[in-house]
Amino acid sequence: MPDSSTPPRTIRLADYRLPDFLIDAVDLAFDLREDGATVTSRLTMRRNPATSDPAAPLVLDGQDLKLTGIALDGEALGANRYTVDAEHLTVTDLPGVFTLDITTEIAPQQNTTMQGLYTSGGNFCTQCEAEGFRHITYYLDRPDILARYTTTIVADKAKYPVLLSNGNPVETTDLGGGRHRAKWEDPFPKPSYLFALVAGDLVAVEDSFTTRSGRDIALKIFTRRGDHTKVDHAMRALKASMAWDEQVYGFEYDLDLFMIVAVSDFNMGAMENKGLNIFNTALVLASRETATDGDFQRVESVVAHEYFHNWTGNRITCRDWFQLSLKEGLTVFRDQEFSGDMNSRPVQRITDVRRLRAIQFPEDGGPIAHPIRPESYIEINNFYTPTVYEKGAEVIRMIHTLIGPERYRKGMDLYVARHDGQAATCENFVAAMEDASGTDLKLFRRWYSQAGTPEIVVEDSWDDAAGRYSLTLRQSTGPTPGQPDKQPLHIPFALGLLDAQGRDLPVRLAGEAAPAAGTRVLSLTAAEQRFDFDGLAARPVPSLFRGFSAPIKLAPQPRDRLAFLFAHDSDPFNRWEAGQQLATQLLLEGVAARKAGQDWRLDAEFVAAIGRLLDDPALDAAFIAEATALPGESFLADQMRVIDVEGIHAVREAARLAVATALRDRLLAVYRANDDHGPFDVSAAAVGKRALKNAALSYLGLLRDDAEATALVLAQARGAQTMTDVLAALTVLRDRDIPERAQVLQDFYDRWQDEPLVIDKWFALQATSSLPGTLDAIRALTRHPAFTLRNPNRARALISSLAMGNPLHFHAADGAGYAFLADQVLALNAANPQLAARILVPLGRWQRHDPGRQAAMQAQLDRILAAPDLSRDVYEIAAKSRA
Ligand code: 0A1
Ligand code: ZN
Repeated sequence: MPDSSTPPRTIRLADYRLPDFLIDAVDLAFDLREDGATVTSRLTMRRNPATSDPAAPLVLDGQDLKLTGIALDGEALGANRYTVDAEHLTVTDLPGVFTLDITTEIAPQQNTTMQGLYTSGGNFCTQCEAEGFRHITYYLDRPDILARYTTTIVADKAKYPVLLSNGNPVETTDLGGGRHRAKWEDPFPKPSYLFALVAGDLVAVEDSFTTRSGRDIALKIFTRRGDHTKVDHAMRALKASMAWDEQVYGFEYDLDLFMIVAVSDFNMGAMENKGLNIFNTALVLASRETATDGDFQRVESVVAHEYFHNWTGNRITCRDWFQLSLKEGLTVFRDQEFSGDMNSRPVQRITDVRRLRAIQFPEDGGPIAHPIRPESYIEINNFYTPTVYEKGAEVIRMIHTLIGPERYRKGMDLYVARHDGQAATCENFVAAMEDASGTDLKLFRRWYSQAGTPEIVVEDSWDDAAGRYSLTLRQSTGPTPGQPDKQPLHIPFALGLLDAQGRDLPVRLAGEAAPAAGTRVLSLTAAEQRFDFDGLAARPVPSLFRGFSAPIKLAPQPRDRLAFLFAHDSDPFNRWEAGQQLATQLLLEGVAARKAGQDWRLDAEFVAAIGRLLDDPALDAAFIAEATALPGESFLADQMRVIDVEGIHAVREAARLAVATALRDRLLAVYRANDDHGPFDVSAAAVGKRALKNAALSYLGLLRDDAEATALVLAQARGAQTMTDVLAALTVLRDRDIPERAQVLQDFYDRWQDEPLVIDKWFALQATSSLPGTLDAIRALTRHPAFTLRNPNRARALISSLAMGNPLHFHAADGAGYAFLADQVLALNAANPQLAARILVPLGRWQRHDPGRQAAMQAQLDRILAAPDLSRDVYEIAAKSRA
């Protein structure tokens, strides 16, 4: 615990109060030096007319600050008028309107937390969301305080030629003596979490965008020298995002300048500071040689995400941090739709659902489950979660599905008309959608307050005489911490009915006129509900929750139905899903058989179905790659009451080998047919070909005694021209104990040692190996000269890759994986609490492991909780995980 006696304070949504004071303008001046920085701040303030206490003191937030000056309306303030404690500066007896001048000294060079002002690679940068600004100066550091900012930066001209902040540059001055000054003005009132400053030796790649009303916007992407060759893709994505947001939402950019800065030390992906987005290098730099197709797609989506925040987050921000999903869920939904328009839409949906299931479902079923609008927190940084982001996006998507795209757009227009320039709530958003669409969303609002993944059971029946087909749906949500009893939710149920040839039939509710054939969106609103469908000549095959129309778990369906849908469903998502569900049933049967000491083989019919998909000319290559991959180990684990770590791994590998053996020649043909050596691009077609080729390779690579297959893998590992191909081959070698493995890995390291993002891949690759001895190898890698816990990307590459991407070794029965993770959490606790808390999360997922593993995981949580000087971040996750 932070203080040895008292547990840290819990902040509650129910305690929200309007601020007693408002800040109209902020004038900041930064003097940046090698030994620290001086920050002077002039706040133009007044009492909030909406609150009533005329005697309320002003309580400003501030941490790790040295206060060296304070003046009220230009006069130094007497010591009897203010007090300072570890987290606040309190000033009493203030008039209705006043200016406050505050000077603080801070130590950016010593700041390893990566919040507030810190240095990365010798440059200064900031991260203020959620509560970083209070590490820069005393302030009302809450998102409902919107102020106009002016920022002046003074620094050494040779070391920091580039000085940036939000808004527009208004002045640059050479001060002599090797120093210079820049002044920036942001005309849009903003909360402190959107403030940013960058000072460094950076190069810019420049471009421009003309908005639909004809304004020219200058676009600049800043990187360290050398990296500027890797920003073309980000720039293209930025321009595409700007155009898309105008077309789809009517949102035009509002400043004359939009800047992105790439920094290599960053806790998260990127940050939407007004006019000055700051990015983790991993999410902005991409080149054919150094980035995979997946990296290219992530860059595109994160560039879009941060750009889209300009309207959903910046123009309309959050009243308080409980409303985080107001901007994050909405903006993730927007970036997912953008990516769907830029790439293969079905594959985008598959990728997004895979991700939701991989990271959000376990969270929703574990000890830190919370609604997308949480009701309490200890440390807000712990609530930038898959639930707030990814489930939040599903909630917006459900509104979109229920009311349809036109009414959704009307709802967005109304939301902006009502709240532009304000700090709003999730309730404001839903109310706008409700009012604009005329759809009652009363019940739907429960998605905001109820945690947990609903489980749905569907039963069907057929009345031949009446030509009537009936579906009965039952929904239930299991208890989550603090929410023992759940209520039924309003769940959009997208349904298709297929005839025996796989053709879509009209989905006609009893008593209705026949609609056109195809998907129909129905509403499930009760715990149990029956739907009757008329006008059918024969019993149809139902395709349930098409496109994953709600973030639910559907109970296992009959195998013959899944096999039929896997072969025929016209909804590509559900076709993929049927294959995954079928494979899951088969594999789990294998796990049970193995446990009982029985023989098991992968169903030959299923293997044949994979074979038919492989070279189906009617299908898109990227889709085939997805549809022929077996569900991952973590997904399978999530379907078991007590997880069989080794069983899942062994059975899944045996099944993959069975596919590879049976389909060897077809896989080889698919590999060759998709091995394209034309000019490189990241078009959907080219990406799809590489994905399919490498899907084939990952099967072929399992054929240990097949010299031709092994030669193919080695040749690709050594000679491929794209990182996608090199990494696909290395991923095969990662799990193969052959003499060439070590040399190929060493060559890769030697070639890329000066490219940190590629070296991250090198660490991650080794951390995800299934070979025996992997944990020892990981421990040895912590002593590699290129390893450091201080760089979040590097730390995650080794540690989180093990904890989240290597269940076999993380969950080693002797508990060594858990002890290793706890060691790293404790090593990071003081230096970077945010990162420490994040990497700790997998240790809390002990509930469905066997008693031995449960005890081992709990012992490590106890060890963490017993450590002195635990940060709030780590305390909150460890304490909740242990409970
Ligand atoms: N708002 C950013 C995410 C972000 C959150 C917190 C950070 O530091 C603690 C940094 C970035 C986004 O959604 O992209
Ligand atoms: Zn965001």
